[in-house]
Amino acid sequence: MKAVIIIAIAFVLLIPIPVFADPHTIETANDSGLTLECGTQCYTPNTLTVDVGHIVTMTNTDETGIHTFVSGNVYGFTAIPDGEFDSGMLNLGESFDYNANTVGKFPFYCSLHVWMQGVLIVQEAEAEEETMMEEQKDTTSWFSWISDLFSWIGF
Ligand SMILES: [Cu+2]
Repeated sequence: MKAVIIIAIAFVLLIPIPVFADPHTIETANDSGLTLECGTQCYTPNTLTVDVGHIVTMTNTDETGIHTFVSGNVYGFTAIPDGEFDSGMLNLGESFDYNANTVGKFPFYCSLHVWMQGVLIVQEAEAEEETMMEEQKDTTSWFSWISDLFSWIGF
């Protein structure tokens, strides 16, 4: 029994730790091909921002339909692809990897269900660092606000 537990623990330790930090995935909502009700959530997330050079995995997770991810614009019910990416037909569980090597804002849609629309934003790598620094600054000012408050109360 002891040996079994030790082996079990050894196996757990051998399992590589998956990287959850930055998956860059876009999925399709359930029933998104059957009804327009998914609205701005037909693709989840509806808007994704990544650094240039990263890979975006676009996956059909909708059990009820075949979908595509095509970059371009939809005017009414007329879709006009811009040629940046086109996943082709994706069955349930199939995915398409897009190498985001072009900086820009890429609206995309499903060519079979044009109400399914999302936006992929590809930004310069420095932009993300700037955003992080901004967030850090915000946190710093929040801390100083709290400490100001405490000193005002008399702590
Ligand atoms: Cu679709």
